[in-house]
Amino acid sequence: MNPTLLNNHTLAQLPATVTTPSYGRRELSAGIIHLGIGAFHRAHQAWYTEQVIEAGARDWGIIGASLRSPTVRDQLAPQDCLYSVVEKSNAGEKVRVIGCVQDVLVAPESPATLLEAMAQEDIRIVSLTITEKGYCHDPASGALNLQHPDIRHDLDNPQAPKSALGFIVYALQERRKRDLPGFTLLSCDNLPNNGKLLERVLFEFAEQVDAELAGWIRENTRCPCTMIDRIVPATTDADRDALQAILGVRDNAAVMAEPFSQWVIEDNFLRGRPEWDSAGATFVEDVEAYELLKLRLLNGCHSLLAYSGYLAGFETIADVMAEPAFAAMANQFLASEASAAVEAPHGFDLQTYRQQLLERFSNRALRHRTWQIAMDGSQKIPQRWLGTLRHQLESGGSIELLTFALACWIRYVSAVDDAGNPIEVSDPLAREMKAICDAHRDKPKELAGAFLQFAAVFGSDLQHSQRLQQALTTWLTSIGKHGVLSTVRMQMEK
Ligand code: CS2
Repeated sequence: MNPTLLNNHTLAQLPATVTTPSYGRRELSAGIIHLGIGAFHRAHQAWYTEQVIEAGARDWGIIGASLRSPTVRDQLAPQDCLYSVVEKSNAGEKVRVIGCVQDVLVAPESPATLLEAMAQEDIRIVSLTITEKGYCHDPASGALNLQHPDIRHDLDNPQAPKSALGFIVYALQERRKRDLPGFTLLSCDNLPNNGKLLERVLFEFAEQVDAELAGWIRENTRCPCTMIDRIVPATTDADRDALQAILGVRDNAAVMAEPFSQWVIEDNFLRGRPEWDSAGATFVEDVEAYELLKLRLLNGCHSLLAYSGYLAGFETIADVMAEPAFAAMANQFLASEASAAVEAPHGFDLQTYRQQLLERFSNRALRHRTWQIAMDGSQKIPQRWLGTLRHQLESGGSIELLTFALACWIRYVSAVDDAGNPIEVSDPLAREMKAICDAHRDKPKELAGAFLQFAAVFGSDLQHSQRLQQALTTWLTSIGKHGVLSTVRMQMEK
């Protein structure tokens, strides 16, 4: 027999330790459409919005949209769109049921339904978590990739787009036709200047459609930048089973998160915004310093631990951190290279932040898989490592761990681990990168040189640095000879 599900009816029977919506869900009206309603949005922006609604705002309900698969809708729809956020730490669990998601649309099933929803007057914010690759840009330059298959498709199919950009531009075109105002576009992806990047690719797309429309969009939208932070590993069946034992009902849409959460938002909205600050978010004039800190320290170190840890045979980030040599490496990376090119915002204590990161990575309750973080490296590495690397090359600073990180990534995308097992590399450029590795197998110097010429990631400048190529060659040689685990141990014992 199927277990009883979490839904509007079973909400009342949950144990008292679980926080549930105390407002009437029927009183809610939608003010936000969120594109990419994956686990991250549900554990972050929706969690903040829920608290604002609890405090009285009733007109900021969320309509979620999945741009690819029906999975999230299939999980949420039978549950009246209710789901739990489970905060996990070494000290235990805290569960909150979120009620602010009102509906989930699956774009490929009916693009017209999503376009129509986005054309409704009450929608004042369209927010996005579509991952780095969802912006269809060239990661090294930030320009829209007009050759991207989804972009080409969308320029030919205005009634049935596939990409987030297509939906946004054609929905705005419809709003203009109906004489309605535009909306704010809130990028919540891990990209530097995410709002500006979104604005750029959006205008470049709109220019292709119609120059006048592009002008209208410029006047009638805002794209604030944001820094978002919360570690949210993919939910597993074991997580759902454990939660069922707490709730007494099944929640197939639950999301797991660490207790920590941060959201810094540029206060630049077109038609109002929820008071997310009352739930702990920070509105500022300029987000850039926060973004750089987070991307270069947290995400930079995360990717370093993910590639090196995966190759050394560790399943989760906490497992990697339990190995003293890797914990020492993370500490050194954060304290030296990752911090070299960032400036802490006024009143921000960098020392405490770094300490906190090491503790967050060591959270054993989370089980954040190294494989998950290793995904899409070609889209992540420019902002996580290469800005810092360029700075270090220019200033003559250390590049030791940055080049070690790059060597691990190259090894990872060669698709064979240290034990000779195949790696399932998930990356839009996986094929191109594997071809480079295959062409220079067992030739570290040539491999380093060829990789640095891979312009989509490295641009055209880094291939000219002899120092970089040499350091990369040394690491690739050591990893090839000793494996990652021994290489890290030897390095940290030095
Ligand atoms: C991670 C991030 O998967 C990844 O690449 O580094 O998702 C990370 O967990 C979040 O940015 C934390 O805010």
